[in-house]
Amino acid sequence: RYSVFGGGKRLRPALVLWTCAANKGRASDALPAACAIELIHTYSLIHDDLPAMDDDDFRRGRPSCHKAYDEATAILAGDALQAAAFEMIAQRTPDPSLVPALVTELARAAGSRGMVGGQQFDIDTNLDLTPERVQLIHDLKTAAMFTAATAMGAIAAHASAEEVRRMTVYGRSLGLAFQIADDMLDVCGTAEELGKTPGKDAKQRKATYPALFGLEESRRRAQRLADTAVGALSALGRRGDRLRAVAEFVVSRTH
Ligand code: GRG
Repeated sequence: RYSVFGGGKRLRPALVLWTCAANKGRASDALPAACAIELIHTYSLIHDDLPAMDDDDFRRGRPSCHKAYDEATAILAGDALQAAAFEMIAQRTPDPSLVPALVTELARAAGSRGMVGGQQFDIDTNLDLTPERVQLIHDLKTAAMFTAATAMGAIAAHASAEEVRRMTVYGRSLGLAFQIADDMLDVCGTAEELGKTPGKDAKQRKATYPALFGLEESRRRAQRLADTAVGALSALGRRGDRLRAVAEFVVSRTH
């Protein structure tokens, strides 16, 4: 409860709900999947802050879970949140026929071919900083979860396979843009704005866009990705407006 209710932008659950609405679904159909992805995200932040990972004492403007409690509690809190996410989808999804597809999307994005795999590459990466490797890490660590959010929203709305595909193009491009912006904020942001310690990527020689391309080129690439994301919404007309606004937020955000 300390970590889940400790703030955060709630961007991934918002994407689930707004993608569902944009595809003519009801928010209530997507709500369990929206909560589930935030639980997985929060677990990843708790574990990422541990000394064996990114080692950060602050998260969302407060002491990290292992600082407020202890390391064992933080490991177990993350483990429990991961299980709770899948229980949430399985038990609460109004249309049970959608549960296998929703669980598959989230499990794939969170696992070794998604977020966890990306985290492993990120930890291993300081030796080999190439554009391909940075893109792979961003794809797995961050964009996979954005893609799951937008795919789950479309699935909850009973969207067609083609509509789900378009939403995954939006989600992936948005997720990559989001991570480039995150890398830039680590260079330019303050602890107050970010709610965590800035400047750590350079210190830890992390694979980031600013390290590879500099800030200006990173900004251009983030904007191009946001444009690609918006391009994938063209069939939605005005129903896509909130998702377009998210794309704008992602490249202009300060936190
Ligand atoms: C430890 C299994 C495991 C995975 C860690 C997601 C992740 C992988 C690590 C978190 C650190 C990080 C830089 C992740 C990339 C995604 C990202 C920028 C997360 C922060 O997301 P925000 O800004 O956070 O949406 P809030 O607090 O607003 O929810």
